[in-house]
Amino acid sequence: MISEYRIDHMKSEAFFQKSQEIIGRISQAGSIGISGHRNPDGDCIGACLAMKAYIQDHFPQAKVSVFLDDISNKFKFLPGAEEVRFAKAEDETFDLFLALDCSDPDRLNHHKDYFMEAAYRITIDHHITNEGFGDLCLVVPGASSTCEILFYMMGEEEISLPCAQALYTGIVHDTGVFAHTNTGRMTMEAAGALLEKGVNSEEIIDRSFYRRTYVQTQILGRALIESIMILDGRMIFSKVTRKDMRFYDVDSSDLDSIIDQLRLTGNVDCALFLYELEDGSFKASLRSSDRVDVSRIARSFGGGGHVKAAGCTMVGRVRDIVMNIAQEVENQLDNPVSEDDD
Ligand SMILES: [Mn+2]
Repeated sequence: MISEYRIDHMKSEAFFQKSQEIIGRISQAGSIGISGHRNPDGDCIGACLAMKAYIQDHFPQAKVSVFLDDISNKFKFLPGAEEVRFAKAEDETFDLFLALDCSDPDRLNHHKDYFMEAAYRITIDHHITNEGFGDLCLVVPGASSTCEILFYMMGEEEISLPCAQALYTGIVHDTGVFAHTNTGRMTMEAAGALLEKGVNSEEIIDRSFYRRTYVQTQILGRALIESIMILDGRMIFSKVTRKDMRFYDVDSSDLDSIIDQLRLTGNVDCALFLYELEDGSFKASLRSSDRVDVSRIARSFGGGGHVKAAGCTMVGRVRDIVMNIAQEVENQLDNPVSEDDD
């Protein structure tokens, strides 16, 4: 059974009604705050900026602000990104506060109180774990992104170019540039309509998704060139030490793309990337094909994650860490679990 706040289809009457209700509330508010989850990603930032642009376009009498934690430089080119605020003024209050792409109130982090203390609270989200909060809540678990929901809520005709750019960015990020299985017909239809608005797809994808700094390119190259194939080519691993990180002047966030590049090698069933933490232990990131469940491996070493992407922290020499993990991978490859066993 679907509870009231959850809606399955964005072309349904229920979705239309809810959208009208939300827009009605926005039209009546004099002061509006918008926020999303902590460590905001492309969908969260895109949704907040798109909502602000939409409100400014259609309800210019409202005073509207977006509140987020620090946003990554790669999103700063988006219209309105420079006006994102961290804190409100002491005496500032909100007639309406919108929580976007946020699955529970605690994930609003620093901005939870702004939401809680607002006269009226609206939530729009696509996380299946969202149990519904606020005075008016719209959750569409089948949507690829919050930006996809906003596209259908706002309606194609009402979306300006700045709003379209933000929505497109959000959809691109939550779908991994339309590669993840959450990408559906409605996602593509929304993206197609946004392209017709004049969105520069190539620029958005390059700047916000693929572009690296020079040192990120260097450390990626170094990690790839030093990678080693083991288990007869069924597993690949590489590592970056503190010394390497000092040499290239990078921190752990500069290493994000390495594991996904390793994963794309040949026919490997498992990719492992290690980087050294300050105390000499290693953060292990794991990626796998359908044949290996890396969440089981990560859990057995005190970590966690998903079936095809997981991680844990390991202590010891690199050689021993790799051998311990490779042993688990080999066990799984040699003893495949049939689907019915789960
Ligand atoms: Mn999202």
